[in-house]
Amino acid sequence: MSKLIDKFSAQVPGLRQKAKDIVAKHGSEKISDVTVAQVFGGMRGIKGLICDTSFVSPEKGLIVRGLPILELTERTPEEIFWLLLTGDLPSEGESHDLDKELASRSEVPAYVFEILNALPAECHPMAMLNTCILALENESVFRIRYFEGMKKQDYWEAALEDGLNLIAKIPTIAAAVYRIRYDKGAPLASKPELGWGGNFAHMLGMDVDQDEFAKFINLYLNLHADHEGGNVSAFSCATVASALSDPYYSVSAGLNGLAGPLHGLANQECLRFVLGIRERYDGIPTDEQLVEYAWEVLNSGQVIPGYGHAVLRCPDPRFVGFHNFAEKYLVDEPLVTIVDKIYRLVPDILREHGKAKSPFPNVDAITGSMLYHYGLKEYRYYTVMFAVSRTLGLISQLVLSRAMGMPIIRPKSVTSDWLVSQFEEPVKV
Ligand code: HAX
Repeated sequence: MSKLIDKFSAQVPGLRQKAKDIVAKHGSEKISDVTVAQVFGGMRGIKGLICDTSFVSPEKGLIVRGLPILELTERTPEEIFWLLLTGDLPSEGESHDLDKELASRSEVPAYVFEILNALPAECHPMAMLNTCILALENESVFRIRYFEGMKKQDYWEAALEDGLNLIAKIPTIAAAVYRIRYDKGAPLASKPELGWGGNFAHMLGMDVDQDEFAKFINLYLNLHADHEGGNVSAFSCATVASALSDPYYSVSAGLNGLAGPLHGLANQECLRFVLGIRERYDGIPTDEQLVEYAWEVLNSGQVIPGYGHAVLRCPDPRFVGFHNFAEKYLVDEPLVTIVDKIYRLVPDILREHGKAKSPFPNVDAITGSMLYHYGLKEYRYYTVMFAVSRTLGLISQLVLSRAMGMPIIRPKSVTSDWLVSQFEEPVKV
C-alpha cells in the first residue's frame, strides 16, 4: 500500500467520528439564514456545505488546510494533493512515494487515444478531455465494487483508488488533447521521472526553456487545484458523487461546469480581452486608451474578464502568485505589461461602474497571457490545463466526503408562487 493510502486510511475513523460528533452536539443549531434574494441569487453566501480541503476568505483569498496559498507556491502539485487530502504537507519520502505511486498508475489505455483521434477536428478541447474521462469510467473500481456489495465504510477506499488512477492519467490525456487537436504531432512518450507537473509540461512539447516552463506549469497546477466547495466545479462534482456515481462520472460533471465562461473558461476570455487591446492599439495602449476601452466594454453590457469574484473581496492571491512569477521570468512580455496596466486602472473603473461587488483581479486575469508567452497560443485549450489541476481538488473533496459518510445532496426547491404565498395574500379572482 502507498504511504498516502496508509496515512489517509489511519485518519478515516477520526473523520467519521468527528462528523458524527458535530451533528450529535450541534445538529440543531443555526449557522445561516436564507433570504429570498439569496434564493434568486445563486444561493450566494448560504452556508450549506462542508469542505475541509480549503477555505476562501473574502479578505485573504485561498487558504489550503490552514495555509495561505502564497506560502505554498514553491510546492509541487502532488504535494498540494497530499495536503488537500490529509491536512499535512508530505515529508520528502512521502512526496517521493506519491510520485512513484502516480507513475505506476499513469499508463493510459490505447482506446483513449483512438477516441481522441476519432473526434471531429473542431471539437472543443474540454469536450475532448471529458469524453476521455467518461470513456475511462470503464476502468472504475468504485463501480465494480459497489455492485459487488461494497460496504459504505469502504466507499472512500474505492473512490481513492479511482481518484489516484485518474490523477495519474490525466496529464497524459490532456497533453494528447493538445497535440491531437492542434496538429502538433503524435502524443509524446511520458517521462514520469519528471514528476506529475514536469511530465505534463514535457508532454505538451513546447519549444521553450523546459526548466522554466516546468516551473510555470507546476505553479499553474498548484494554484488552480482547489477553491473550497461551493464553486460550480466542486459543487457539481460533489453532488454527482453523492449519488454514488463513481469518481469518473463525478469529476467529469465537475469539469463540465469548469467549461463555462463564468468559471474555468474565463481564462480564455481574459486572454482574448488582452489580445483585443493589443490589436486595437497596435501594442501597449496609453492609460487613456485603456480607460476608454474598458468603458466601451462595460457600456456594451459585457463584463471585464478576469475581474470580480463571487466570494473574494481582495486581489486574488493566486493572481498575485502568478504576477510574482511574471515579475521574475516574464519581464519583457508586452502582454504582461498590458495585464499590469489593466490591474492598475480597471479596479477604479469597476468601482465607478458600481455593479461588481469585487473590483479586483481573479486568477484568470493573468494566466492566459503567461501561457501565450510560452507559445501556448491556442486559448481554447486553457481550461483543460485548469481541469488537470482542479482534478486534484475534486478528488480530495470527493474522497473526504465518502470517508466522512456524507449522504446524497438534496436541497429543497420551492416554486416562485409558493415563495410569494409566504408573504402575500393570494389575489382573489
Ligand atoms: N465586469 C463587469 N461587471 C461585472 C464584473 C466584471 N468583471 N463582475 C461582476 N459584474 C457585474 C455582474 O455581471 C452583476 O451584474 P448584474 O447585476 O447586471 O447581473 C453585478 O456586477 C454583480 O455581480 P457580483 O455579485 O459582483 O458577481 P457574481 O458573484 O454574480 O459573479 C463573476 C462573479 C466572477 C461571475 C463575475 O464577477 C464575472 O462575470 N467576472 C468576469 C468573468 C470572470 O472573470 N470569471 C472568472 C471567475 C473566476 C473563476 O471562477 N474562475 O474559474
